[in-house]
Amino acid sequence: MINIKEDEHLNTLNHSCAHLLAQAVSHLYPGAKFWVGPVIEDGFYYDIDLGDKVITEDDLAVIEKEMKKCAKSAKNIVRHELTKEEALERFKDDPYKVDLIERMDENETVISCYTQGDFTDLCRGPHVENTKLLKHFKLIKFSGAYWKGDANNKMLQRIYGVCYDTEEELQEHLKMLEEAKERDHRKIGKELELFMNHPLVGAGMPMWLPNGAIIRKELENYIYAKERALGYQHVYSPCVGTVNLYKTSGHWDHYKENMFPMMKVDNEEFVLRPMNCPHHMLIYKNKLHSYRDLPVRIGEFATDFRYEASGAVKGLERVRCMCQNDAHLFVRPDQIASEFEKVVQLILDVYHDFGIKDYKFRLSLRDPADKEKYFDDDQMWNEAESRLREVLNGLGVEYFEAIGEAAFYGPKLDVEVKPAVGPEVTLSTCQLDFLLPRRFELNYIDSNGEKTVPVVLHRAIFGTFDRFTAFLIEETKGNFPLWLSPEQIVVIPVHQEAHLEYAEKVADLFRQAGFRIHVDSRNEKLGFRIREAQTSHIPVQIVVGEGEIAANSVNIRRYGQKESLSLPLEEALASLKKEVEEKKYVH
Ligand code: TSB
Ligand code: ZN
Repeated sequence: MINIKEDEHLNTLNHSCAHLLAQAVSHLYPGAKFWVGPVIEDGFYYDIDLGDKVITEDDLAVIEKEMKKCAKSAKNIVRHELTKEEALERFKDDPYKVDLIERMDENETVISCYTQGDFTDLCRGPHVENTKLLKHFKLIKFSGAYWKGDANNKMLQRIYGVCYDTEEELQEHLKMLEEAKERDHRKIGKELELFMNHPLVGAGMPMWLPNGAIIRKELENYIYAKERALGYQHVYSPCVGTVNLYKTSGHWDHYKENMFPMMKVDNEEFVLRPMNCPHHMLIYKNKLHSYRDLPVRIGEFATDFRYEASGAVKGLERVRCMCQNDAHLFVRPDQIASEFEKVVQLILDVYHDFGIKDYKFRLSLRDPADKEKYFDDDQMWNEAESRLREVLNGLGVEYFEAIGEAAFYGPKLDVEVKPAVGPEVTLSTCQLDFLLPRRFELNYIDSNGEKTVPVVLHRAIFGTFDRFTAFLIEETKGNFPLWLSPEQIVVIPVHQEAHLEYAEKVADLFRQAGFRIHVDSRNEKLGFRIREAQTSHIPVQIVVGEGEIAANSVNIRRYGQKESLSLPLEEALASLKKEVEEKKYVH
């Protein structure tokens, strides 16, 4: 996708197109009032007050037609400059523009307007010279948008569009949008009954339906086994904590705007937790530790709550209630590098298992000049940063450095993954922390019998199960590998009655072996049942008829493939079992 915002020429083109949209709307809806029409990453939008009118799909086509007409009228787009007083007089009947003018910077002595034929808009510009230069555009979608993003204000109509230099570029962009729509995990999630939202539960609070819950459980089992093998110990802890817990950790001072507000119970003040580190610090502290016990690796599939703006929440990808695949590793300073290396290796291992190839490691370091932003201990920072670099270089992974992006408490590594469509998302993270163990007064007894403060590594491999599942849905378009599929196999008897007994026998055998399987004996034609199985994303279809009964075999067809394969029953079972055990990632 071309990032319009980064391309100055496209930026101007799209901005001018936003004015063209406004001009067309002013013709079709006299009395329409215009708020703002900015350029965004992939096009532009305009927020418009249309009174009680709510835009529909049909309206978009009509507006677009009017835009073409306005463009063809080949009007020059002319800039005028006004003083603030003149501007206030010029727009005195338009409360939206008056609001904009009044809020302009004191230093902004000149206010500019742009006129094209019968339409004038307040604007800094720049614009293309003539409306005839706007040829290859399309209105994409519409939505309601509260004025200034505040739910107490009036709902305006937001119309989105995009403009390019050439028809080919426009068509390419539209094709990409179509593809994105098809892959959108919210659409597939609904079709496959993976998750749902309900306004009574709240925005950004998805509920995992039985099919989605199977995927999540499989992911949990998968990562749990990996972490156990690496010496992690898993715990359960409550998803609330007292305000004092978060005052001790520092989140109350530094992270409050991302947290749900405090609630009072009896005389205690609680918050829903946004992170699990404080709980894990206390779990570590529950016991005395010797240098020989370290690293202590405390893992949890832990529910967290974060305040995300209502406009930012998105399906499972960005939620307000999430489950992290979290762990805190308590290590001695001499173990930082080796433990960090193991985390990076685990990330690489998991990405390999899921066929994730398009990712970037971002090493976030402090800005040494910014003493305010970072925990002050030069030696600690220098040493930690060079250790992390050494590990990454040693592993031969490609990474880029982001100066000034480190957390207050230490450097970190984030992994940005490029999904099949749309912008990059951060999945995995590994953060070094020198501060939290001090705030919680953690220690271990070192080899000299002295109390020493451990270092903590915060890490999440999937990130959250929510975001990772959103990613998987879009990667696979809902065609999950066998081990993850909510329904793995459907058995279709050629004849519903004559072959039902054998079909049930086959299904039982697979079910006993742990497969999620059902028999489709509905009174429908064979072709129909096979077609339906193909479109419902079930990875394996088994057809059984006279031949199979006689030979104690099955006829297997994989999702999306034309050819089928006849196999003895036991052989089919063994081969599919192996595929699940290996958690083979084919989809
Ligand atoms: C790794 N304390 C650390 C933890 O120990 C922590 O919370 N790190 S985090 O803030 O970076 O979050 C971990 C991961 O959660 C992120 O890498 C990201 O993949 C995921 N995540 C963050 N916010 C959201 C959200 N709103 N919705 C879904 N996933 C999210
Ligand atoms: Zn943490």
